[in-house]
Amino acid sequence: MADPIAEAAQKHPAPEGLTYTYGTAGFRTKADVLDSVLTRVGLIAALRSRALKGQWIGVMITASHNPPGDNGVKLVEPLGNMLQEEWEVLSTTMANKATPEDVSQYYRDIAKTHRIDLATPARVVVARDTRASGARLLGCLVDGLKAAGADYKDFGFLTTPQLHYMVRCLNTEGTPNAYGSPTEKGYYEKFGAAFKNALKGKKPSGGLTVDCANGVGGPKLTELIKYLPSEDEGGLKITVINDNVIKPDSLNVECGADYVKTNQRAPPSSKAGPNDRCCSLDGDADRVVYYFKDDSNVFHLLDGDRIATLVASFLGDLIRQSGLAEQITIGVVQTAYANGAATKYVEQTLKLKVDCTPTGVKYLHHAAEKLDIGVYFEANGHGTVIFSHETLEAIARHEARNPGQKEALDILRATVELINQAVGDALSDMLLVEVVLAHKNWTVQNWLSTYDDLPNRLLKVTVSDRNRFQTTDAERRLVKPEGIQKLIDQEVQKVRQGRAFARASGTEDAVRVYAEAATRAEADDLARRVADLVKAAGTV
Ligand code: G16
Repeated sequence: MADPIAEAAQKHPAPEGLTYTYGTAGFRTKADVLDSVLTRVGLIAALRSRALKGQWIGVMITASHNPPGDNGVKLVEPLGNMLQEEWEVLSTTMANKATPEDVSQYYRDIAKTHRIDLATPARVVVARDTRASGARLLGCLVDGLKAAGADYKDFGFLTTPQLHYMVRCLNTEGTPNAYGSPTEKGYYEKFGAAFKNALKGKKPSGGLTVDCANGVGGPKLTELIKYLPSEDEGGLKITVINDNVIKPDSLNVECGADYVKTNQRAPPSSKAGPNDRCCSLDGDADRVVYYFKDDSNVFHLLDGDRIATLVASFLGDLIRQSGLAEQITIGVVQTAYANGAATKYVEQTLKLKVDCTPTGVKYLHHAAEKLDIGVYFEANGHGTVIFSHETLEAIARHEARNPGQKEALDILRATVELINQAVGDALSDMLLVEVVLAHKNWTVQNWLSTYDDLPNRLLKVTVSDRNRFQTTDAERRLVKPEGIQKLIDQEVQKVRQGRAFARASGTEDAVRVYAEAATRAEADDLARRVADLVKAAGTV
């Protein structure tokens, strides 16, 4: 009897000698070795949907900030969250099965051990970024989906957060928790209207230049702009740059959020003038960082830490002004990459609790879910705000006692709508920042002056085996290779206000080194010395 699962796996055989891992953000590597992974992800997606009684599961084909030659794939749970960890393990095992027969057997094993009825419908929604390899990989995925008998909807090109949005909308349609209409138009209408309502007549000052990393964010932002209030209507002037998706080789090259954050400089193509507000998205538009050059042409970065502090202080004010402070508390979730000055500002000035988790949206999201309002951002610009069910109810139920409370409550309710709670979304985050700046009547200089970042440096070190580097304490300390942490500690002691750590990237074949210190020279020196230690310990 024909076995469609084995046939699909046979059509896209796994290359020999490679081991795949479901990493920080799914499978991610050179695009030309991903065909077999995509087919198998199709099988896993179908099983996951069946395990959840036919709810929609999302599959996004993207390698986000990675170079144009890479690609990747990640799975999205029914409410738009990241895949459950247990299923990451199943996905990794499936990706590494050697033969088509092994793949088919494992498919049935998963069904058996997880009591999945293979007759249950499976529904999968698919999208991709603008990488050249995306079309071929989509074909491989579809072969897996068809072999597993899944129904699928292909949305073509979407930003990663748009795909998360579609998944959540499809699964909540017609229920009291309906999130929106599961179409691109629905997405633009929802966030466009929320932006207008949250501004509540305040006009953003000056324009905003948005670098789209030559990725899918470019055309999607151009579309979103059509749904935002025009300049004449008191809206925002947005200038879109680096939106060339016709030339996929330009993706993330000398532009985009990762380039700006890592190099601490504007994209060379930027023509923005002194004090002009600018921001950069990454290749799939789930990260955003802000920046500007001052009158002396000095570059200033307003990264994810800054967005978190800005938004947390704004929400804190709204909660107080609406009379909800006794019922609702706010917390901030960061990773080890958060600047020490940002952590201190949140704890000492905003007087909010800070949690630190390992890198990866899934960890921050889980920690934020435990809070009434969880503001979570990675320094690299990935993040969002999530509101607990009780908090949303309290905000909806609350009755304002005076016009001041009503004003704050209206803005708070519109702000909740503006935030993509399924996942960090560069476009929604960007509109949120614009709303906060407009209400506070702040320039980028005002925003920058809230605290002084400690000078810091991020380096990427190539080693022969990055898996040798194992961490503990939310990735702040290395337990392996043995002895290296002691040497790093010694280097940290040599500089003022020093802090440094090293960890293996989960998306690139490298070890990342972060260092901060009282001065630029000390931070650079510390980063270089730690990188040298990593290089020596990582070379077999
Ligand atoms: C992904 C993850 C982020 C993470 C980043 C870098 O982002 O979603 O949570 O911060 O990778 O991770 P790593 O340091 O492990 O390489 P993106 O924007 O590339 O999807």
